[in-house]
Amino acid sequence: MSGEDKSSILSAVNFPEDIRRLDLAQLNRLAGEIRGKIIDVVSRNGGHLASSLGTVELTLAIHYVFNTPRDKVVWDVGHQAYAHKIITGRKNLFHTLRTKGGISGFPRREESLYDVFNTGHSSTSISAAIGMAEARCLNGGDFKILAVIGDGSISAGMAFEALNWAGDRNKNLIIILNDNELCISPNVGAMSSYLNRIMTGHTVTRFKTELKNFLKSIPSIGEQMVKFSKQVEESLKGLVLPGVLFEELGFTYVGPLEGHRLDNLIKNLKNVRELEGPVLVHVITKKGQGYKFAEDDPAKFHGIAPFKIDTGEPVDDGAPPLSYTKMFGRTVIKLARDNSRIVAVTAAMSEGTGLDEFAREYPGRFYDVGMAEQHGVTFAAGLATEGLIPIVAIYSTFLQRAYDQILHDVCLQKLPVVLALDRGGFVGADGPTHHGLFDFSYLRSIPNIIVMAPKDENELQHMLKTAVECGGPVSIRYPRGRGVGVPIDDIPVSLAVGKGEIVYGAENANLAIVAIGSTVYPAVAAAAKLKAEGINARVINARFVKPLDEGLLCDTANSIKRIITVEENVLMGGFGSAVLELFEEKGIHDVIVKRLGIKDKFVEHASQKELRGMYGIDEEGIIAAVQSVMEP
Ligand SMILES: Cc1ncc(C[n+]2csc(CCOP(=O)(O)OP(=O)(O)O)c2C)c(N)n1
Repeated sequence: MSGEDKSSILSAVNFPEDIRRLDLAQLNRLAGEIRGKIIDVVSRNGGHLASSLGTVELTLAIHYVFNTPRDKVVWDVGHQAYAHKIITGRKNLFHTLRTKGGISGFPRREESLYDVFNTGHSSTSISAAIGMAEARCLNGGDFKILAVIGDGSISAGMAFEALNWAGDRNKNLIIILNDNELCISPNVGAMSSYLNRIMTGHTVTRFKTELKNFLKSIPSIGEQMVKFSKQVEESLKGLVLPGVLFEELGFTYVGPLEGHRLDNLIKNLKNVRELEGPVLVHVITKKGQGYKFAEDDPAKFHGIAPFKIDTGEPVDDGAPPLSYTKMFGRTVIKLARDNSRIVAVTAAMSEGTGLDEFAREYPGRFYDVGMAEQHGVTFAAGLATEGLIPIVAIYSTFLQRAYDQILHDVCLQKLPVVLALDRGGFVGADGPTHHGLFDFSYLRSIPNIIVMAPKDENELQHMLKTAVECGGPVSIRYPRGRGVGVPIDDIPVSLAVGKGEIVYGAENANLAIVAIGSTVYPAVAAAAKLKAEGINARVINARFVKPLDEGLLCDTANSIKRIITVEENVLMGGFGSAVLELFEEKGIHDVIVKRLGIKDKFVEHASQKELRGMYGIDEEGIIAAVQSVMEP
């Protein structure tokens, strides 16, 4: 980037071979400079700050000791890999992080040889790494393979499955467990408690030494007792040796290591490099290390919008309109007040989903299951069998993990589980791993489920009320970010299931725009503009992807004959497809239908506004589509 201080160590570092020439003092200085760069860029572009600050020394030590890119490093989630990006040829592009056309916030094979596996969703690194290790056996090769995974991400089912398997295969594989005791909020679960006991295990080791010295000091029988205690040590292993769980699974356990001491990390990783078989290196780091505001409030700085470096406060001061997330959180509290059967479930995202306020108000009715979407959904199904109404708040993209659980455990049994899908549609800078563009398609094909999407934050509260009262599986998806800014009704009311509404247009309309969710307001704005051109468009807010308002849609098709559907979802199997299927089923063939949505491709990162424009589902895109349909 221009303006780089030429006297800095970083100015001479572009690739890992550059850092391998540095001495310890220089490496420590480099760590500070990299932190400065990360803070600077994230303060302008937003991003995953706290996790990336926590892994700077670990990243340097890995690239220092291992022969990357020949040796391969898989970063789990990949949100902690900013330092990795900076020292693997992307320093001069780092200012473009997460912006349209710029580098991604996650590892991308398309971006660099040093990114060996694309990530974004958690807990995949061990599976991917053991896959590479098995391939190395078949293909031949003697390179090292590392998976770097956090204590939150290792708590997911997939990571357990991979540990279970990798421990047994006995291939050379190094797992680095980056333990900062935090997921986004404090980590949960028995694994987390276990890791915590290891961290405080120094006390146990000290106790063992002290006990041995004490026994030795007892005249005549002391030495005998020490011998005896050695014999029983094997059986005491579980109590006194750190990492025995991993040892029992087949891994050589190394640690716990202080993750911000480069000398310590480098020395130990050099030893680890020489070990055979699966190894687990337990590294203790601090989330947000080196930036006070992030250290003090790592949850806030986990994924952060642009902020002022000197105060840690957002550039955008969070003024109204209310976000969908906030509206959701408030409504759940409101509904729970009147209905003691309502409980709430999150998979490690209490702040992100807006359930944090509910957790404070109703701690006994709130469950954070950790990064375990599959477990979360089936757990909710279990709650529902006992008469509770679980509201499961999971981002659209992460709910993809729990597809079979929704189908098999919730919908097949018609259980009253409410799925609240935040971040439906484009999420912006997090890109293809995080856009919630598939849920209409993956949900509407499952029998028994009601699928809805509100046009604004006020309708969201009414949909939630509808959902908790409908007595079966139901999903509501809503966008990332602020609401439309509409007035909020005091009391949420139940909507008629499967009924849409006409929100714009007169009787004599010559075209209908049938929109759902975030596309309703742009459709109304488009229709208002089109009026000046003599095009009378009716706009329907469909509200429900399933069941569709068959009466309204068929009447519209029969009387107006030109229909445009708009959705912030992939076209395949989405809302527009549902409308087409309806017309086919009802024998309505003399209608022109144009579907607007996302064509069959993964969508890159850019702002939500840019993406809505690029994919033609904003006001201008809708106007253009209407004009093309109206052309004689
Ligand atoms: C399947 C899935 N669920 C949820 C998330 C959202 N998420 C991203 S990072 C993160 C916490 C990760 O914790 P940990 O692995 O301990 O890493 P840390 O950020 O603490 O370094 C969560 C919940 C995700 N990326 N993937």
